[in-house]
Amino acid sequence: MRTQVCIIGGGPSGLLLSQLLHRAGIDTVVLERQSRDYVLSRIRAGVLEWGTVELLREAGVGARMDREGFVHTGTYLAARNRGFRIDFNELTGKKVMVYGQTEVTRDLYDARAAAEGTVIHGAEGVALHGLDTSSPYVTFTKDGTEHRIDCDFVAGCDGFHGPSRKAIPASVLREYERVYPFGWLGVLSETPPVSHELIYANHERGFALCSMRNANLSRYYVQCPLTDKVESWTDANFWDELKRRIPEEAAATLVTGPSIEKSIAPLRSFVAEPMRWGRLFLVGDAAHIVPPTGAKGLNLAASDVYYLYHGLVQNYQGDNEGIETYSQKALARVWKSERFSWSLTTMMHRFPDQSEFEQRMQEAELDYHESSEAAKKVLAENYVGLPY
Ligand code: RFL
Ligand code: PHB
Repeated sequence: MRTQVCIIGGGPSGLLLSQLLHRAGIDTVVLERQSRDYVLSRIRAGVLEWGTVELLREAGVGARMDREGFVHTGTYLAARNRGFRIDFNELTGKKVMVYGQTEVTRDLYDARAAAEGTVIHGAEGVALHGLDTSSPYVTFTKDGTEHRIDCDFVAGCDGFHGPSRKAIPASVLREYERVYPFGWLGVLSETPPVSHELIYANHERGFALCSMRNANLSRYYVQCPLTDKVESWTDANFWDELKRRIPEEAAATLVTGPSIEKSIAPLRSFVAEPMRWGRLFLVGDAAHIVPPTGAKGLNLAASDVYYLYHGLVQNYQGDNEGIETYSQKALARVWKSERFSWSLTTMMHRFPDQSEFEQRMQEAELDYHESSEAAKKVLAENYVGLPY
């Protein structure tokens, strides 16, 4: 088999890249290890920056998002039982869209299927070859048969654990990492959201977040020790813990119900450099991970796709500047989002070994955000998404 761009990974980055390239007349094959249902069962991000919204529209997959998504013009930060609002629209003239990653991915799968794009599920043993030559190829096994795809370029959209990043020689690759000493326990429930905007709460018992997917689907999180087992958290324990950590006014009106999904995610900051090696380009979680505080993971994947898509289109028109500068442009934005996610995580969570000094620093930072327009503006500018 031959294609122009072989895309490894059928998560949001791989599918979005494939869809955009298709619309520009560039042929792709997407190789995904899991089934479509499995990919769609992963409950992940919930907030889209406006740049992501516009890119999805450009890819021709914005219709349902525009109908069913919720535009948010602000968010609440809460501490010591009171909350204050960050008004994105007033501070930056921008807003965000609440529309889940599951729905984005579903829309992309539908669009690829409608265009008869090739997405191969159940691809096992994917391996990358000849990346530093002008004729790279990818091999894999499907239903016991070996396949080979020859291509011009390989896009590694295969998440943190995929084979693409590992195909870059250790002598070239640099990795930067911070692992946080806690996780997020997340619950999805068919209940109306407690607030019409998100609430990020700093509490002495640990961080909590109130988010949503739609008018009758809520997503809540509480910070928990990494040693906790999800099976040991009953729904009742979860709701009790959430109520303790959010402002009383919100706790009093919180509607609880059975969880339809419950999971613990570890928190990590990670960047791999460079994001290009020969004819391989790393995209999204394959190259970087952010802690979920600030909702940057999916949005960074989208900005990588934006740079690579434009670079590849230009390249097929005879100008290779875009692919030559891909790594540099993507990383400049990645590091700024890493900084924001790390600083919001640090400001909002309880660290196990937090000293009284660090405790006071955190309180002062929250107070500063409450009282200073300038501080609010910095947070808002980062939250709605820095320009591409
Ligand atoms: P994905 O979504 O991980 O997709 C990668 C795809 O590659 C496939 N794959 C392979 N395919 C073929 N061969 C192999 N050997 C393969 N190995 C892997 C995988 O099956 C998968 O389908 O990466 P992508 O596309 O870069 O998208 C990135 C986003 O998914 C990610 O940044 C966010 O979801 C991060 N994230 C969150 N971000 C937020 O903004 N808000 C959140 O609340 C939020 N929650 C989360 C998250 C990530 C999590 N992970 C990675 C464990 C919660 C979790 C649990
Ligand atoms: C979510 O809705 O899952 C969500 C929202 C905002 C975040 C993280 C997760 O910062």
